[in-house]
Amino acid sequence: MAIERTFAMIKPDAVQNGLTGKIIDMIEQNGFTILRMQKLKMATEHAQSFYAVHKQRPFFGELVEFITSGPVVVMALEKENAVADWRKLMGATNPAEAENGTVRKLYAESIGKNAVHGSDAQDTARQELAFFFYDL
Ligand code: 3AN
Repeated sequence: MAIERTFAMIKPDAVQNGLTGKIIDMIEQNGFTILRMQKLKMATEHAQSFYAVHKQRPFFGELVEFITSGPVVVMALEKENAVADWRKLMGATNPAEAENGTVRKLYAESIGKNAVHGSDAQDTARQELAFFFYDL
């Protein structure tokens, strides 16, 4: 399998709840190399642009408001099959449907406040990495 890079974010609910270290530990224990990492607070325009694919969805306003409500931790991860493997470790979008041992099963509060984000394909990973890390 090819070495890939993917984009990961620890969302405001998890940062606020003091789960940053636990989630980073899960990422490292599952074989990912953290290439870049930064804690920051997204501006509204930045968040609207990041989530532009969801513009027409009924929860878009709620999503932007939530993601800008506090600091997030953004990361570039690298490993074989990184995109799919990070999605698998995250668990289903709705924590009620997430498998045991996944980040969302352990730490997500709801479908909106669901602790983490991960790119859903290699092309979105490239876009999302470039959005936050100018040299990737
Ligand atoms: P994922 O984050 O698993 O890729 P998407 O792409 O379907 O899920 O949704 C993007 C983000 O939008 C989710 N992480 C979640 O925070 C939010 N979201 C998705 N569905 C809902 C919903 N029904 N109500 C509120 N927020 C939602």
